[in-house]
Amino acid sequence: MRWIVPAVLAVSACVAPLCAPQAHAASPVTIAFGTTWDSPSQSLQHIVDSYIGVPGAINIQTDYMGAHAMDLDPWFWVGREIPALLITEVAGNANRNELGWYKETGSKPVVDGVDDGMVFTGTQGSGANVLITFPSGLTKFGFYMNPNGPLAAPNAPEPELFFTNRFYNDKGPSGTALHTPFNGDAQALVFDVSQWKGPNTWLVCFEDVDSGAPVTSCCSGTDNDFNDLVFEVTALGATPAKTLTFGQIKTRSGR
Ligand SMILES: [Ca+2]
Ligand SMILES: [Ca+2]
Ligand SMILES: [Ca+2]
Ligand SMILES: [Ca+2]
Repeated sequence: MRWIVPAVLAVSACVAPLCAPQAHAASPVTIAFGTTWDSPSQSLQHIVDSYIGVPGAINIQTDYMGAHAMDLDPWFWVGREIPALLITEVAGNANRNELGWYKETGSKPVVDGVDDGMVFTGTQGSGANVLITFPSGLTKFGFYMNPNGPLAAPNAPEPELFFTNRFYNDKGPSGTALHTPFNGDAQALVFDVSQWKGPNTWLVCFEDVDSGAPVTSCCSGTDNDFNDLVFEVTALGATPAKTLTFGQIKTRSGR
C-alpha cells in the first residue's frame, strides 16, 4: 500500500522549485539482491518483519519505491523539520558509516556543509534519534551515506558517497554498468511504512558496499543485502499515492 501526500498538504508545501515536475525516469528499477554476508537472521527481510511486527507485510524484494512502473524515480522527500530514528546497522563498517541529508536540486550535490548536514555519525547505533531542522525552511531533500566514514570502502574510495537519488551514484564498480539499472546504481531501498508506523513514515535501507559490483560469495564484490544502515524518517514523500477523505485531511491540517 502506498500513501500519497494529501493534496491539501501538497499544495501548501509546493512552492517552486520544490514542485518541479519529476520524471518517472526508468521505473521499474531492478535490484540485484544478494545473499547477506551477515547471519541469515539479520537479513533485511527479518529486520523489516521485526520492525513492522507483521511478518511478510512488506516484501523487501518487491515493495521498495521504484519497484513498480510509474513509481517516482529518482526518489526524494520534502520537509521543514524531520525526525529520524536509526533502526539498526548490520555491517562491518557500522561504527564508521555516516549518514547525512542533502538538498535536492536535481543535480549531484557537493557535500560541503552548505545545504547538507550530518544525520547519524559512525558512532551512533540502534535507537539513536535526531530531529533535523532544515536551515532554509521547507526543503526538497534526500540522504547520502559516506561508506566507512572518512576511510575508503570497496569500490568507493574517498570522497565517493552513496545517495538515495540513484542517478548520483556511479554505474557498476567504477563507472561501467555490469547489470541493470544501467544509469546509476541503487544504493538505498525506500519503503513506505505509513500503514504501520504513522502517516508519511519511510524506512530507508542503505547498502554500504558499491552495489554495482558483482554479487559474490563472501567477501568481495558486494552482498547487496541493504541491511547495512536502516533508519526511519518522517517526511512528505514525493509521490502522492493515497487519496484521503475530507475528514482525514481536516484532521491532518489541524496538527
Ligand atoms: Ca568513505
Ligand atoms: Ca557503483
Ligand atoms: Ca551490504
Ligand atoms: Ca550487511
